[in-house]
Amino acid sequence: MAITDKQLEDMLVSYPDLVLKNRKKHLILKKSAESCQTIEANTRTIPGIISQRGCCFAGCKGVVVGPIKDMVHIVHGPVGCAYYSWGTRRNKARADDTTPKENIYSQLCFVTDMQEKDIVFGGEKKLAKMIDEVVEMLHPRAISICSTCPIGLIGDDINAVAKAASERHGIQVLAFSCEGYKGVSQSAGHHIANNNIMENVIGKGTQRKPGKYVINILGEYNIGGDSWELERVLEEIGYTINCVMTGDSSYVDIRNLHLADLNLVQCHRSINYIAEMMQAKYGMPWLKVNFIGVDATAESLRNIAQCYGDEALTRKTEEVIARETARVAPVMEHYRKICEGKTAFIVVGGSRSHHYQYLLRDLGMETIVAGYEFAHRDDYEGREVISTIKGDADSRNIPELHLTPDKENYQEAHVYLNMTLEKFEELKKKVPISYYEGMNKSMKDGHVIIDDANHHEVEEILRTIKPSIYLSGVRDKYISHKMGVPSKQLHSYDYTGPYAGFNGAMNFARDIANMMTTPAWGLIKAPWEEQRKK
Ligand code: CFM
Repeated sequence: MAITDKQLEDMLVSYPDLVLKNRKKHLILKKSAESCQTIEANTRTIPGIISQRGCCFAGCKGVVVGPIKDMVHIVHGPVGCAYYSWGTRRNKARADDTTPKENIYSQLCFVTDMQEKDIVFGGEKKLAKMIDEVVEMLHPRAISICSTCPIGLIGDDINAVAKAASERHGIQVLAFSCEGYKGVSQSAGHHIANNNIMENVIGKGTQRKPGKYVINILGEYNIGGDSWELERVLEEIGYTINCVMTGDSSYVDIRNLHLADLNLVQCHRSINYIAEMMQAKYGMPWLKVNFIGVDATAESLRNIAQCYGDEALTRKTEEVIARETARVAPVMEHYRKICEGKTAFIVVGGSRSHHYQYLLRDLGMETIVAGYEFAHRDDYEGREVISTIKGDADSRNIPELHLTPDKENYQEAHVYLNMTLEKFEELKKKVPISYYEGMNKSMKDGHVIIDDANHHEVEEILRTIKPSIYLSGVRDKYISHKMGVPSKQLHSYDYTGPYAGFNGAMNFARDIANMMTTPAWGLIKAPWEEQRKK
């Protein structure tokens, strides 16, 4: 199904001129005959427009820092910011060899509960007192402080509070100045979190885990148990998972992050900074992977094996892929019969809108409109455009760290993988090392790519393009439901999952097929429409 220029124009017809001029830059109708189709991304949302984006605090506390299970994460701000970022992302955690149950604080919510009085007189003392209470009650290995908007506005010095508390208690207290208004979306918060963790946590440990193939998975947050499914498969093949960052991760493991051979990057948007900085500081190579979809998972597993160039590992990889794909095939086939030929519209944050296209393809479904809430141009057009991205006042607000090789721990990338430089160069031609191709290349001509889609545009797309399903966010899902189009929330998976890896693909197929076959969507009629008939 191809969408036309006219259809897109009609969709935007009700905009005032200035808004139209702005929004046109965020929309592409894919035409591969045109040599370069650029998109505007990571710029401010037009004031007054109902965006699906989140804030900087969400990206720092909610996404990158919050899932670290053995740290206490204190929200410095009003209770609402803490309440609404508490547990809703479904990043799961459990006890393991290095982290006993009593050291896991993921299900608790910590907040300084700033009141009017504190806003007027300052909240530093309250924050310091809270840290003391937390240490006394729970003895965490480390603490984070994440600032919300009012903290930046009143000027509390959270760095000074963190430093003093750290000296008082002898544990690391990390201060994240991730006030909600910083940057244009949660993307700024990812960057702030990456910088602080890179500068102050990674590299502090000394324990390499045993094993021949020791890997990290970056940008995987264990939503609905995703990373547990990946661990099942990777460990069977023979890998040692040093750390999943930050899904079900521990502070202890992150300190040892540099003691692996290879960083796998699942979500490029949220974690590419750490992958790049680790390459600069430690020389560690990173590989882009995608574990969403049966074929995509198999391809990623093959690419990882190629990085080691080890025959036994390759053989075992093929054995596991053959067994797993044979096991899931009948289930996928069953649901494929229901889903085949259907179309999808996806808007998620910064990675999933691309990753899930592969899983939909496994089901015979085509993604006809896809967009990110807050990704950057490289997530659309590929890392090759990074040097051409112009910074603005908002992006320059977040510091770029320029790291130099670490004296003790730097090794050339090929040394990590135990191969010659020539072999490594060959490998780079075959697998995406230090490279992400972006989403646009996998979309077909006549399909739409949309950045920072707003409420109005979502409604128009549902009404005029009529996709069979909308894979959406928390807020926009209800627009879709009310319009009679089934909608699956792809951030937290609406209480189900996992959706990653082989078992995840089967869960997703079942859930999507269920939505396609339920008669509910045909029964939606507003009461006034019913009354009008009478
Ligand atoms: Fe990465 Fe994510 Fe995503 Fe993201 Fe997010 Fe998320 Fe997301 Mo919601 S880290 S960019 S900031 S894959 S919370 S687990 S689902 S918007 S597409």
